[in-house]
Amino acid sequence: MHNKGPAPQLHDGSNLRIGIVHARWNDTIIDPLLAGAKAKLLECGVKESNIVVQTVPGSWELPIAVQRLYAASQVQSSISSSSAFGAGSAGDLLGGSTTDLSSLPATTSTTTGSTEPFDAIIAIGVLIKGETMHFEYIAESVSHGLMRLSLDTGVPVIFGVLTVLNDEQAKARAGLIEGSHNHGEDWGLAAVEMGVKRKAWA
Ligand code: DLZ
Repeated sequence: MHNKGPAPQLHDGSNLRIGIVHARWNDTIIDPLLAGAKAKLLECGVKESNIVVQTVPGSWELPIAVQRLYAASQVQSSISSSSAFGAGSAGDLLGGSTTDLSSLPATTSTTTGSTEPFDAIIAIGVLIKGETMHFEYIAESVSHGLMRLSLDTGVPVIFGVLTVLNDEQAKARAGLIEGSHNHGEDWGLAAVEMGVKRKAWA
């Protein structure tokens, strides 16, 4: 059955800074999910220069990467506001050169954008069940890790991790099967909505 996702709410993302961390396992599924998420961020007005994309080997590494990325953005923000360094110097903390958008048509600069801490971070991974218990351990740990991070830091971490039984299910959630929906688009919209709401709730 096709899940249409939440009733869309469009929010103005023009003041937001959004991080995306994605795993490189199952990259044929990851790529369209990443593209879908990024397309919706741009559609909502998030500036290209305020989208930072980083990669990790597999989904297991998503929580530590999200945690470090957020922490680095906080340090970057405090250095910039202390005015001892320019935004460009502080931007180095986020490792602009590690931004990896090789699978996307456009490139993202981390040095010309905002130096505010991230308003939301999207974690994208694709876990496909195999013959061992690997899937269960990774899926459970990663879900708990990302939720914990969200609650501990107060930054919305968008759960862009597919936990599917086979390739077919993965393709159907990445919009790769005719008539199917790309869940990455929902994650982009969720990041903007939660980023805007987080600012309002601060
Ligand atoms: C090892 C592994 C396996 C079997 N399957 C997946 C998968 O379906 N999706 C995914 O994102 N990562 C997988 N990994 C890699 C782990 O997430 C992790 O990168 C390694 O165990 C190294 O810590």
